[in-house]
Amino acid sequence: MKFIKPYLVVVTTLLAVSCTSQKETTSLKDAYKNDFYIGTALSADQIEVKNAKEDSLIRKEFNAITAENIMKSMYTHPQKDKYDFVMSDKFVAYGEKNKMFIHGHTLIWHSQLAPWMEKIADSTEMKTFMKDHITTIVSKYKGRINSWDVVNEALNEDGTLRQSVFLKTLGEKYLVDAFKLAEKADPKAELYYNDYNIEESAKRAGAIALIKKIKVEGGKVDGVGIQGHWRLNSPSLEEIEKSILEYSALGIKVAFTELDITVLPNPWDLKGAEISQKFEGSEKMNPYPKALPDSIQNKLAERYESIFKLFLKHKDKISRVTFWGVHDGQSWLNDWPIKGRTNYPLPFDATLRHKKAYESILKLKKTKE
Ligand code: 9MR
Repeated sequence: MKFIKPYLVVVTTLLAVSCTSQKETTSLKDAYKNDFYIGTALSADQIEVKNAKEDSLIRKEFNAITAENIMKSMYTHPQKDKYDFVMSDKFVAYGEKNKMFIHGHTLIWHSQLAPWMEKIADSTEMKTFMKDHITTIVSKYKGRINSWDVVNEALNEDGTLRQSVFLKTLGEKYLVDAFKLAEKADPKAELYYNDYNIEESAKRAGAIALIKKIKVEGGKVDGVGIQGHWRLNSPSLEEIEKSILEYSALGIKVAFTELDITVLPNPWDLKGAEISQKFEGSEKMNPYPKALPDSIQNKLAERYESIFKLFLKHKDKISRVTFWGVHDGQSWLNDWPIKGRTNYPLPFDATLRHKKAYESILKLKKTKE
């Protein structure tokens, strides 16, 4: 008897230590490592590791990265004959150092264009621009950037093509041209069409038609990026599931590329991510300036749980799920569609503490295994 007690104490202590350390090492990327990449979008400061606490959170939780802004054309190609790769070099080096999947965002997008690009008015000039832009950027990171958003947000809500500077100068052909140029520059990189609201039926039909057309015309499309700027009550899980099934039936991968869930009131029931839509603020429109009430925190956790449950059901079709930002404090949703609000769309709060939503996402894996 005398010997049993100290023995028990040792065993209990060992068990307690191992449980705590297991808890501490659990992370989104580890929990989902056999399912799909868990990604995040990095700001310039995060790429430059300005905050050590944020950096260790990023490295612990995520195994895929997208640059939230610094790889957009206004930054990488500010003048016709001038590229600026200072920040994108740092971004790629960060991903390589941390053995992360590196996604390039984005090559052809009507928004955040350099002013000189907006002035391109004829087809010859636009053709030259596209060839130079795509070839230079994709070749520079050949074999280092794993996948690209080749074309971003080319569709209107009704599924027709957006009247962008690319469509106006080149017609629909710009779409297949962009994919062909990207494939030529890096045949092994995975090429995506990326857009918001393409889980909604009209726009989804437009995206499916667009992807089919590019493929028929000889472009290589490896996947579709459903951005996933969603709300607590919409889109429905049925629409999301339908989208996963219909896109993967095209023989392509499905990625959720910019996931976040707004919890704030929405003027005019706005959906998606059309950044030109902006509204005036008021107290009514910014109901939680200090903290998120438990009732909404719980709703957010339930919403994330049901979404990830669906993602797990279709993990064979899903390549990556990327959150649009590391923590709430950084989210673009604090300034859209109304500037200066306090939103809570991500699994980590502005002080970098994980929220109930984080636990609900992790729980799905714990109960399964
Ligand atoms: O999160 C980005 C924000 O910081 C920028 O101000 C904004 C301007 O274009 O772009 C945001 O990211 C967008 C992404 O690049 C494309 N899909 C919609 C995203 C949210 O607007």
